[in-house]
Amino acid sequence: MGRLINVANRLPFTIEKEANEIRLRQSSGGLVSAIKSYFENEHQPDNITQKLWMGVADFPQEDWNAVKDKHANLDFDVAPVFPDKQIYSDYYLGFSNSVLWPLFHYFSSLSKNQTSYYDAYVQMNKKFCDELLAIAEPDDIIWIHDYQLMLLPQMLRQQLPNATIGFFLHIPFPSYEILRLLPKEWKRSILHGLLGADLVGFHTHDYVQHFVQSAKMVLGADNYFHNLQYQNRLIRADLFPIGVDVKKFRNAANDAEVLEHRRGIRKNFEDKKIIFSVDRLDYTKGLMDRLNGFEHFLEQHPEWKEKIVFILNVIPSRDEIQAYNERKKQMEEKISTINGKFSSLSWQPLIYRYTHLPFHELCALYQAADVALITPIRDGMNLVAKEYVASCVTQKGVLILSEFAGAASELNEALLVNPTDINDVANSIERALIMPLQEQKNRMVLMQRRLQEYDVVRWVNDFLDQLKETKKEQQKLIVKVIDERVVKNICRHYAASEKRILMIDYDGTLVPIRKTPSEAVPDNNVKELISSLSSDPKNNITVISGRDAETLESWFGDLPITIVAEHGAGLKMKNESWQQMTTVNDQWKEQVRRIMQLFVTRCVGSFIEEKTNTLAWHYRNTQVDLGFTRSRELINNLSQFIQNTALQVIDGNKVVEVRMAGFDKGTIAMKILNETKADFVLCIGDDTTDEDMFKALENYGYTIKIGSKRTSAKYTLLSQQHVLPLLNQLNSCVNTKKHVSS
Ligand code: GDG
Repeated sequence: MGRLINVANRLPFTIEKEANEIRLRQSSGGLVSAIKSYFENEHQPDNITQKLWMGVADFPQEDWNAVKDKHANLDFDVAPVFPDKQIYSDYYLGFSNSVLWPLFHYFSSLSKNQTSYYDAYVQMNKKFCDELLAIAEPDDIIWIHDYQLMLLPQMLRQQLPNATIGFFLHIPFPSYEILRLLPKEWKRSILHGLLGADLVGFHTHDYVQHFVQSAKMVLGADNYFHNLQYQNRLIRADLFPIGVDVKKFRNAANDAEVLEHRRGIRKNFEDKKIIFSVDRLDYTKGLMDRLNGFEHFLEQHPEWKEKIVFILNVIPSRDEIQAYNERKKQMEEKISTINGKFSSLSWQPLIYRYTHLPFHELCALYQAADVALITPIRDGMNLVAKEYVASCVTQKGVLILSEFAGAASELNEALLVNPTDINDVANSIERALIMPLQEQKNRMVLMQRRLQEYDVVRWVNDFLDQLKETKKEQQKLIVKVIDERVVKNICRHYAASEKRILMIDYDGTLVPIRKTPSEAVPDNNVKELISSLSSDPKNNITVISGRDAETLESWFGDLPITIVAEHGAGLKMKNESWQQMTTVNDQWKEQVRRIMQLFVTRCVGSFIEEKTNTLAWHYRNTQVDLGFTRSRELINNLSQFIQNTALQVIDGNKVVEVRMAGFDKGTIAMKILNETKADFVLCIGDDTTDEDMFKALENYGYTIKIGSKRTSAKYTLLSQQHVLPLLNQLNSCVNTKKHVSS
């Protein structure tokens, strides 16, 4: 049970002043109606105690003071943010709409990288963060919306590590090639900011992929499909294609006011087919290209003169920004040119309106239109296309939709067009106008069914359910993290035991992972610790690694410890000499090396490491996606090659290894255990190859995995940096005891 706090740039209402009266008007935007419908639905969520909306007020504080007691008629409780005007302008018109908006819509040439804009963006996100911190309660679900607030999730996470934070991006997330155009610090902080959320939602699969790839490329985050690992947290990225309130648009078909309007429109254009579009005035909406396509249609199809009309509604938007107001002029000139060129005394092809339409009028137009021409150059989703489909209750009507709108991935029965290709647009208009009624119906039925299945209520539900699920997943991982209590227990057991085995993996466990294996040399701290631990006669310290025997011998050969090389192919028991656990057979190496060599050529940065019994292809230093893809291909190739041989292929941490089958860290761990008969066993590792020993030792001792990935180990340590302190703590608990008793 908790509150749902929606955080968006704008509040869901405005204040209207008329004569001496001042009142609130709830806005009708997509997000507002989504959340509103969710709560009006018959399956009301019973676990949400309050709906709160935080956003910037577009009115002065005094006006708010005058009306705030009247906000009972709103569907939300509100927490208005009153920013400094200049900062707000640089954040909203500047960074949000002159940097992020154009870039994320692939209009990179319009993106104005100005430092003062970025600074204001940071400040405004910080302001939101402070306001939220002032009201936040532990059970709140904080749902942050859109590109204006991408730093906010991480800012909040720093202060409220356990908070439930969801983020949804309403615009496209561009491909890495576009995102990388941003200055380094900006793109890092944006991705870092988003990864402060528990769940990051997008409209389409492509946007999710782009985001995951960017998080990997820029921040080095790890991923398993849509699950990201970043700074020891699990974050899920997924698609939630926003839906529309289908019922609302259906019901509008029986609304008296809408019906009257619809009749009026149809009467005005009795013998004509109506083409319709409505968009904000925005270069992303493709208005100029649409007009060019329409003009081309009129040129190519004079037979349609006087038989059609194109009602073009444009809503004023962001007109303080030059890139917007310049386009208005161009567009209006184009409209005049088309009307001037094709009109007759009794007909004009284009009816243009530059105004916000009341809802009933919008619905009447949706219902009256024979064709909706929705052709953005880029669009996160495009709700207009979905609203048109939902409004066609008679299933008559054709949607022409840009293939670059997010909605195209769900509405593929629409006539999909490339909005900049005037031939494609013109041909589609013609095709729509002559489409048989039955075909129109067939297409509409399928699209409507899909919209109904994933309407706006499902969208909210789905997002909030997934957010809950992600929290549960994180919890499962967190319960394994070793805490003080567990450490104390381990120490107590350690101190009381007579014979101990400590099996410690090397790379990523005793030392951090480095760019190349040769850089990961044990420093004095590691050597002193292993030396000190091994000086206790009760201890059998085992360094268990995939490294070759020679290297391990050169580092630890002088200490009384057990060393396992190449995952168990080589073994040196404490105070004994090296033994080979498998027959050395080099014949296979030549052919495997040849296959791996091919992959070195095909994947820059990868290299082969040769050990006595193993050949390893490392791809840690390659371009992440390419390295991973190539590793799958290599595994596939090698798996075919090793059929009917005594070899095995190991899929390690950024490494693919081939070695003789029949031994792994699990079998060797059991061998050591059987020979040592210990009453205390602890093993630590970070790699997938360590899972074999975690499984083998499951019932014999403490198994600890480094990192927060899924594991068979009983416990996890969040990072490699915690390993030495833990081992030191064990070491000192007996030393202290000795000290005290002496
Ligand atoms: C962003 C993303 C994504 C429009 N004109 C009037 C009017 N509208 C309503 C429509 C629709 C909404 O505004 C416009 O939504 P869009 O999706 O088309 O576009 P954006 O405003 O750019 O929204 C977009 C969306 O967020 C949701 O995630 O789909 O890609 O850019 O609901 O009906 N409503 C009224 N009169 C108008 O004149 N009453």
